Amino acid sequence: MKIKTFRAKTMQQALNLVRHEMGAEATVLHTRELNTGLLGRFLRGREFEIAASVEMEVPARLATIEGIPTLPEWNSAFSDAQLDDVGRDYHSPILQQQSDRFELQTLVTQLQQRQNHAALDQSPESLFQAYTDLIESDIEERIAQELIDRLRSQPGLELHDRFALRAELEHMLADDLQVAGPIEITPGQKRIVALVGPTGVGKTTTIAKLAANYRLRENQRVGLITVDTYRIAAVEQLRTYADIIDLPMEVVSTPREMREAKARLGDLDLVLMDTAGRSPRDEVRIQELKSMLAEAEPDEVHLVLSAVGSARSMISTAERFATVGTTGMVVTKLDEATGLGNLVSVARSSKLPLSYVTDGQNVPDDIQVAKSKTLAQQILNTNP
Ligand SMILES: Nc1nc2c(ncn2[C@@H]2O[C@H](COP(=O)(O)OP(=O)(O)O)[C@@H](O)[C@H]2O)c(=O)[nH]1
Ligand SMILES: [Mg+2]
Repeated sequence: MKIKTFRAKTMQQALNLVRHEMGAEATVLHTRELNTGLLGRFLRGREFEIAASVEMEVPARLATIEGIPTLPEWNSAFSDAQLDDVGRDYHSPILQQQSDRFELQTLVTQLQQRQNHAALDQSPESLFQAYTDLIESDIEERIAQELIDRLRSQPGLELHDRFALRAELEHMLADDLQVAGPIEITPGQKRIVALVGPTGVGKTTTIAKLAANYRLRENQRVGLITVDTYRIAAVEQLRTYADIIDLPMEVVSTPREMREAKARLGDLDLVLMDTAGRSPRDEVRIQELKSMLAEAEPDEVHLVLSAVGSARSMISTAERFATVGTTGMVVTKLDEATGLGNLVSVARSSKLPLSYVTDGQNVPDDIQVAKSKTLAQQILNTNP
């Protein structure tokens, strides 16, 4: 059986080649996009491949689909197309091409839905640039695509205006990044705030920053509780801060001790609770944390995540810790992250508002109340 492979810059061009070479009766056996990686696309551009034959008789699978959307105008320069004979047997036919226009369009429509990047081919350069900027900021591809689609369908938006696109993207990202504001304290009404999260993300350091700010700058009565008794060093780390800032500190390892510690810290304005890092995969430890928090009855539970983590790991960590009743999110190590687009993924999926961000090891300076607009600018790298 004679099979030919056709390659072109767009699927439509490749299909035009099939039609031109093999006629309307040709059967499309197989399609794929080459250069699917970002790098390949940059170096060689997009490239689509179709294997087709005129000798194959198979029932047309797509021919019965109704309500096909009209195709956009594709430009069909043949210049980059290549033809090559492969002359090999092919055993998994997809559809038979019966009438030239109807079926070719159906196929292209299907492929278009699968290849949701295809539309970018016809976009202004500025829109494509915006897309690659988003990818470089570590925004997940599906989210970048969605944002670009929203830009494209925005009435009145000048798609050639790079700055207008940026401003609009900033708005959209800011909407995704909901914030909680700082911990609100009413003097005399003890507020208990626990920090939870994986080991090493910066819980203890963040507690020290918060404690120092509320105690030294806002002159509130602050106390600390640590339930991180698995490692002596962890207790010592917090005690050192407690001594420097001059704060009462309680070390707790059972729910009963928690009750007693709470009573001893009864007349404070703010109690910050440090917890042991838990691997989000360690269900037993997560349950322990849950029962400890049930006893502590915190007003707020902030999940601490490092901005250095991947979107996927941040999302799954947030899912695991949701069972302990997280109410907000602190993102640390902004200074070490290469891109902050992963925050959009975790904010969307966890629905947790951001309370604070931290950007360095210095206690108490390297902490800020999270602001949607500033974070959006940081993601887009437009923050001065
Ligand atoms: N670069 C950077 N390092 C941080 C930040 N926050 C914490 N760290 C460092 O991360 C390490 C682990 O912090 P620690 O508070 O002990 O984490 P924990 O295990 O979650 O309590 C320490 O070396 C901190 O100095 C931050 O915002 N930026
Ligand atoms: Mg710690």
